[in-house]
Order: sequence, then C-alpha cells, then structure tokens
Amino acid sequence: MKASDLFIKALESEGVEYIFGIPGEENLDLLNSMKDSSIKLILTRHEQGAGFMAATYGRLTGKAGVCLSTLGPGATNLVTAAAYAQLGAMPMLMITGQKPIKASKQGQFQIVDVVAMMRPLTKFTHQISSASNIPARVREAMRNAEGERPGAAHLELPEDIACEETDAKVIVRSQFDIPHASDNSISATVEMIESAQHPLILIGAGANRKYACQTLTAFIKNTGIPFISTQMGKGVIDERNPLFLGNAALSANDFLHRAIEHTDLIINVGHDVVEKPPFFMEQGGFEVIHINYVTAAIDPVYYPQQGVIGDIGNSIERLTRRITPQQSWDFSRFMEVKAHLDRRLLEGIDDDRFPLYPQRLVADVRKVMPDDGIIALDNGVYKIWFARNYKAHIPNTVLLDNALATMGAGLPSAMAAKIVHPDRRVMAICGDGGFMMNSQEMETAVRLKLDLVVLILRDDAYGMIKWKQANMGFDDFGLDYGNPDFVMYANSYGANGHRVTSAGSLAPLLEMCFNIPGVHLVEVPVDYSENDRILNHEINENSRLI
Ligand SMILES: Cc1ncc(C[n+]2csc(CCOP(=O)(O)OP(=O)(O)O)c2C)c(N)n1
Ligand SMILES: [Mg+2]
Repeated sequence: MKASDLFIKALESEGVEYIFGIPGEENLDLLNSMKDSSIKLILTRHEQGAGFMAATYGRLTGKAGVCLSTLGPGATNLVTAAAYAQLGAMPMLMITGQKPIKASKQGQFQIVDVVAMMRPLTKFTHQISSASNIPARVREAMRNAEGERPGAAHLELPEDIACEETDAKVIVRSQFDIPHASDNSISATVEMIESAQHPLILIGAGANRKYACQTLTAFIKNTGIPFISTQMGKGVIDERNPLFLGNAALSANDFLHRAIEHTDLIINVGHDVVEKPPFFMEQGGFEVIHINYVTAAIDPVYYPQQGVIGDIGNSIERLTRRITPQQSWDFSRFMEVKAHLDRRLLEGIDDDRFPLYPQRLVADVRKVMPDDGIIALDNGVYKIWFARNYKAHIPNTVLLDNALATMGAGLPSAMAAKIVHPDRRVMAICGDGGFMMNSQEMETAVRLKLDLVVLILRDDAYGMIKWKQANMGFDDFGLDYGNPDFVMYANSYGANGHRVTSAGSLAPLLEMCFNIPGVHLVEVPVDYSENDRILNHEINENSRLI
C-alpha cells in the first residue's frame, strides 16, 4: 500500500471524521489518499482557523481533531492553534508536510525545523522517516493527544515518505478504562470533608471534559455543599442550581471571593493551573483537595494537601456514597454572599441605553439561547461579562478560552461546534478586534452552509486593553481603530449582515437570525465606558461591604 493511503487508513481506524486545513504541494499524496476515504476535508482560508476548528472538535468530542498544513509557512501558521489546544487541554493532531528528507530537492527553500518548533507546544511531535512506522506513530500521536491531560500532537509526513510503498498494517486503538482513585485517598478525603466547617466545591475545566455532570450534580444534591465554577468549568452543573454561588471570572475581589475567604476547605474538581487562578492558596489558609485525572501541577498559589487521582466521575460517585452531611457544616455565609451576588447580577439586564451595555447584551443572548445552545467566545473584555453573568445550563455550552486566551478563535470554534452539533443553536461572540483576526473563515462557514450567528461587539477599539489601561492608571492612548462596514462585509461573503440600532431590537433580531438558515453576522455597537467603574472598582467596593 502507498504510505499516504496507510496514513489515512490509520486515521480512519482512529475514528477521524474530518481533516481541517490547507494542503500544500508536499501534502498532495495525502490529499489524494483522502479522495476515497470516509474522512471529510474541510478546507479553510487560514491554517490558524483550521487549527482552532480541530481543537474545538477535540474539546467537544474528546477525540483528537485533525488539521493539516504544508511545511514552513503553513506549519508556522498552526503555531497559535497548537498552543491553544495544548494549554486548553483540547485533543488535536496536526499533520504537516515537508520536502523530501532522503534527497534534497530545493536547498533550504521553505524549510524550517517544524518538529523542533512544535516541541514546546505539543505533547508529542515526530517526523515520520519510514512508511513502515506510520501505524505506530499515528497511534502514539493520538494516544498522547487524547490521554489525560489532553493536548496537541504533531506528525510531519515528508513528501518522499508519503509516496513510499509499505506492507505495514494499521494498529487498532487499545481498549482501556481510566484508572480509579485508591480507597485510601477516598477515605482521607471523606474524613477531610466531614471534619471541615465550611467546605466549598470549585469546578474547573477538567470536569467539563468527560461525563462528570450527573455524578457531580448528585454529589451536590446529597451533600448540600455549595459550589463555584471557573471560566472553563462553566456548565458542568446547571448554574441555576440553588447551591451555585457564582463564577470566578475575576481573579480577586469579586463577591464570591468573600465566600472563598470564609472557606476552610476547597474541594477542587477538574481544576487546571493553566486557568487564571480562581483563588490563591496561602500558608496557614484554607486547605485544598484536588480531584482530577492527574496529580496537581504545583504552583506558588496552588499546592493541594490531598489528591484524589483517577476518573473524576468514579471518584465523585464513591465520595457521594461515603460522605454523611454534617450538622457542624455551616454554609450561612456562603448563602449570604450568593444572595448579594444574585441581586447584583440582575442589575442592567433591561438597560435600554444604546449603544448596548454588556449586562443587557448578556441577558438578551441568554434569552435566545436554549439550554443546549452553544456560545463560542473570542477574547475581549466581554468574556468577563459572559463568564460572570451568563448562566450555563449544561456542559460545554460556553466555549471560552481561559488558557491561551487568544484572540481569533471565536468564529472557528463556533463553526466546529456547529459541525459537531448541527441541531443546536450556535453563536460566535467576538470583539471587533478578535473577529478581524480570522474573519476570512466567514467564507468557509458560508461554503459549508452552516447555520450560524456571529455577533460582533463593536467598540472600534481593543477594549479589553483599554480596560486594563484604565485600571493601571494610564491615559487612554493607542488602542482605537476603524472598522469595515460589517454589514457589507458579511454580505460580500454571501452571509447575511445585520446592524443593531436600538437595545430593544437585539433579542428579536437574534431570534430571527436563528430562524433563517445561513450565516448571519450581527453588528452590535457596545458601550464599554462603565467597564472600569464596575469591574475595577464597584464590584471590589461593594463586595467588601457584605
Ligand atoms: C492573538 C492575541 N493578540 C493580542 C491579545 C491581547 N488582547 C487581549 S484582549 C485584546 C483586545 C480585544 O479586542 P476586541 O476583540 O475588539 O474585544 P473588546 O475587548 O474590544 O470587546 C487584546 C489585544 C490576545 N489575547 N491575543
Ligand atoms: Mg473591540
């Protein structure tokens, strides 16, 4: 068999459904091998878009998303997506081409050492130097990408290897279960939780990866212990749950930090130090139990005293069976904090001012999204508002990146979400800055006939940096720009462009967009003038008063 055919067969055997990317001449054998394959090629307009789509496919399915590029410039364009997958623990496999390795063809033309470039950004990176090794290398790349903690893997398939003949056979996936935590660690944890006074549960990104939602919901119901979530832990448990205190969108000085100050034990489920810390450990302060698939990466502000390492669902189920709710537990302070925060979160939801204020925007988006609707956020200051104010109802319905926190991923990740869940409502939410970083993928979305709403929050500036600039006491300088006419821009792609002209028209317009097939771009002028006052000062001051 030809090596490139074997490569594609190996990917088919891994269950790969799509390859996102842009082939170059060095990938033409592989491309040709895809012609008769069950794997669908999704051609994009930039490798970064392909990488973000593959990573999000991996995030939503647990199976590595696969992307493809040529050597040199194609591969360097994948670098940000590699970091996105690696930091965000999203399983992804990148395949890049290379000039022939056995006989040089064109000197050093277009050649960079892609394997070395990918090393700090991946769990596994390898140049295939013999066709007979393809089955093992593909398997190993997938094992690395998908195994806990998931991340990026990379394989380079040089042009002369891709057309070799080989009689090697595909290696099928190994069957295994994720190991379970030891009885000792479960017993020690039960003891710690039962003897705490004010235990508090924190749910992080890892709990969104596998199916921990039902067991965690039962754990919280049976124990009555209140919980908070990190940005990437949103939705593991329905945030309308009466024991949900709030989201750690801000690192410090929010209402829920009053609860964190009061706890003596944090039960930290699925946390990952890559997320902005939702709390800071201090010597002599509260203790932390780390419940996760892998042991905690230690950091100056994170050094849990107890680990429960193994399948999260299994650990939680066993803890639920073993823990007896204690008379001595006292959650009154937590519930006081919740009452204050809940009241504050209602402020501004019907604010009629225009351009729109973020609180109204978040409330209106929530109104048009069903429980299973997915919002995919790019990076900008609105991410804080959505993390804090948007209540997620089910797992993986708020796709935000609190790991690499890159701009430019909102649109591609929404597209991947729509491909994985064609029957659900999906909305990309982007700043005018982040959207423009990968806006060329509008063409891909239109070509794929995706039903998608792309919300652009227009402040004609890098608003998030303006907000930080104000917070640090600097003058307003150097962060404003102009924009294309987004309505005409969308229309030129064959999408449908819309502009919001009053606060009251946003929700009905979004509803209409979801009812008309196709890609809809909705430009929403936003007023960020209160971000500094509210996020930097008011929350801090008000939370100190409770
Ligand atoms: C690729 C990349 N470049 C720069 C940054 C730093 N950064 C974070 S948010 C931001 C501004 C975002 O502007 P925009 O997308 O318009 O959103 P806004 O905050 O204005 O709503 C910048 C420059 C980043 N996170 N990622
Ligand atoms: Mg902006």
